[in-house]
Amino acid sequence: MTYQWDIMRSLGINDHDIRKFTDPQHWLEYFPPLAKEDLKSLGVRVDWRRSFITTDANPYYDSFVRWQFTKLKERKKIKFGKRHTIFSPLEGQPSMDHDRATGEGVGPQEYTLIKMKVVEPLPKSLSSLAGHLVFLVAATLRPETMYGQTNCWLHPDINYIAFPVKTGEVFISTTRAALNMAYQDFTSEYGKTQVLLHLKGEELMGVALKAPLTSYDVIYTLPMLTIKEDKGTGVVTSVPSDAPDDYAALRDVQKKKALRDKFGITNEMVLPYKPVPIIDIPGIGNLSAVTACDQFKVSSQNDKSQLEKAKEMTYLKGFYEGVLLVGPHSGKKVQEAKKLIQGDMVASGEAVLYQEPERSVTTRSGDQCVVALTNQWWVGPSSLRALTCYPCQHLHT
Ligand code: ANZ
Repeated sequence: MTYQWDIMRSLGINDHDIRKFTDPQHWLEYFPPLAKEDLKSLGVRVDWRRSFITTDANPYYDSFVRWQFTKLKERKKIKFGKRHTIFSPLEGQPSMDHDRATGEGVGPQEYTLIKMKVVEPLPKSLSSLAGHLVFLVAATLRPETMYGQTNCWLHPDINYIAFPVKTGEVFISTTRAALNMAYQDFTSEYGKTQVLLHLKGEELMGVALKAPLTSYDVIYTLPMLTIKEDKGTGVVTSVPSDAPDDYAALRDVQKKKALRDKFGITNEMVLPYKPVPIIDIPGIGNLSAVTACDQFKVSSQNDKSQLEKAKEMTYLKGFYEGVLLVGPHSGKKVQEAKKLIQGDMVASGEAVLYQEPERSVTTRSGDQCVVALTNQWWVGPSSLRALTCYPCQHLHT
């Protein structure tokens, strides 16, 4: 890891002088004369009488920027308000491209969190939460497939936490996802989660759940060994009709009694559950994941290369050509139904929207970034282009 201190040393500045840079004003005094000398030695012709500092260190320029923003705001060309931003909890500020050690160009990714309610009475591992509504929250990019849920996946070796959210409900997810939620106003104190319980996935196997939209009255948590700890909430909802990963993993648990026994999964939790036809893809049919796994002879959930091919075959075509077969939006294209169903579930309190960095972002000080809601200047009412010229004067997109 290269720290800012190392970078300053590599510029030939000694430890005593590096300390002075803790005062941001010092940067403005130290570097401009050096840059001017360099430019002169390159032979660049500049009228230096016109040079000036473009931060609030220069009150004239500062009032010019303020005047401009006030005018633009009055004319409703820009807005000020909360916006999802890549953010460093350690530094307590947004992390822009030039502040990052890894993850240049990475932005926020939105997921729908499906609230899968733990059926009461709560199982032994959750008994201390009695009296609370407890939810496993699954991150999905496919809210329109929730009609076909047959179970919920957890990784037996991943650590999860139970924490309260503002509504008084208790959510279960990985610590990383909970931190992202805390910076998105889910918890009562911004940026803070109160851990009620630490749980290993294996302690949560065979838990009965009520999930939105599915035709199965009760579904169960089952083990999946390919769940990634650093993506979504670590809780994954299973739609074996349309997700090849889910079909392969469900088949594994249904076929392998030893696997069920290892995690205390009974036959009733698995054997009655069949993929449900919910989306028709022209040329593939209404159980696209089953068809694709058969066609590419996917052998198990670990058969990575064949699963990739099965997903390639179903996902793109499913999005552009798939037609929903069930529910009030039946007959609509997947593309259109996706947002409508997401909106319905959010309105009814069965789902919430959640964001996280689309890939890992670390700052130069080594901090793992989250997505946070922070006050920002915006251009236009819904435009994604933010004007963060103040105070660093860069145009960020
Ligand atoms: C339901 C569903 C139905 C999904 C469907 C996919 C297809 P990409 O596109 O690769 O980002 N998922 C979520 N968190 C996960 C984790 N930690 N480890 C492994 N898989 C995870 O994948 C997004 C999808 O990957 C999510 O949408 C979720 O499964 C799964 F027909 O939810 B999906």
